[in-house]
Amino acid sequence: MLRFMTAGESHGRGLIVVIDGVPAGLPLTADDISSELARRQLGFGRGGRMKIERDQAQIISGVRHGSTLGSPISMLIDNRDWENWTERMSVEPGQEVEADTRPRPGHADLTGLLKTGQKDVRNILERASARETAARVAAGAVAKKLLEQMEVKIISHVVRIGGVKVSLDEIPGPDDLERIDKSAVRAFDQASSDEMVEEIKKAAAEKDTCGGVFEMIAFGVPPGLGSYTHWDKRLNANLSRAVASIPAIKGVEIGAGFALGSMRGSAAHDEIFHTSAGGYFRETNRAGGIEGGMSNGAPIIVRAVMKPIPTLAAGLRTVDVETKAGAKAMSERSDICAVPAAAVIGESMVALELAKSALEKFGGDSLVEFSRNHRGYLDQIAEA
Ligand code: EPS
Repeated sequence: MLRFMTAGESHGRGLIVVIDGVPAGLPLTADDISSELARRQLGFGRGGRMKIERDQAQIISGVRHGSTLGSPISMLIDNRDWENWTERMSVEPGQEVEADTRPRPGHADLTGLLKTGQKDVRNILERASARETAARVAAGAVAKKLLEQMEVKIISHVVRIGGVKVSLDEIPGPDDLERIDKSAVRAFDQASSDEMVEEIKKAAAEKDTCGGVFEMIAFGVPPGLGSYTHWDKRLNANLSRAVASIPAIKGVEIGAGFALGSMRGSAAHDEIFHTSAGGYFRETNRAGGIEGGMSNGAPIIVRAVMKPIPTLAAGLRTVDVETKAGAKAMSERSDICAVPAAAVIGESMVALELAKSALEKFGGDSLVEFSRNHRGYLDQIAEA
């Protein structure tokens, strides 16, 4: 089974990820990982931290001569900023540092303190920080390499920032990622991209932050990943959980999502057709590529909403946990808007979930076995 775990604090020495269940024989280099990490750093509206970091993954185990061994793959991403935090984040005792006692509304700060019986907000925020998602993107890059073998391609794009929504008349295809990555906010439509930049500038000028909506599309997924037989095998549920686990995500939709609630059945479902040359197909994709908890062969479309970043330069009203007096929430360097980056993280989470389902279906000891079973299954479907 494909699984992964991350470790690391935002301003500690670095981030670690261990990914287990990757078949032997998959080509993999540190460059495959680093190119994805660089994409996570993109986007207008990021804070000063992204100017410090040049995220690079060192592969520590599980790969030999550019090919996976089938053993756990572990990777280390250094925090360049660590050198500015050695005292405040010292592992060894003996450093006296002032505690942050003014939790930020919307962040893990207050409930984290109550839950763990601690007094310094920093002990919570260091791990709750979205910095951790760099480790997820490293794991996601490995999943993408496996999906590449099946000719599955995952893209993402930003569809809303604050009050600015893209027109979805033209939907991106599998080859549009480069164009999307070139947009300052990773939007497919240039006119909307410029408006979104203005929206972020406005929020920054008002010492505020803004959120938005982003969409992941997975092309080339064969029908039959996931299952209708058990709640925890349903692909829609597992994709939703994976995407909802990204910090600041408050909602996930598949396909037409919430809009389906106001449609009649006759308008909501994707009717089925067949040609002898192309097999089964649908002319619409309101299901977002998933029916009955399984991929149906159409592009898988997952959309998510990200709330505005809770670290505001102006500081929201809070309570000092030491004195219990009203206070302004702590404020430190942060992002104004991280929706473009969240979309890249969304790609990674979708990739990890699809790779997990694909390995369950096709077997995961070696790439040879995996690819043989995948090809055999495609032949079986073509004849069905
Ligand atoms: C992030 C690193 C963080 C923040 C951001 C994401 O760096 P720092 O706190 O040093 O500025 O920029 O974290 C948050 C938005 C958050 O709420 O914690 C990163 O690497 O993505």
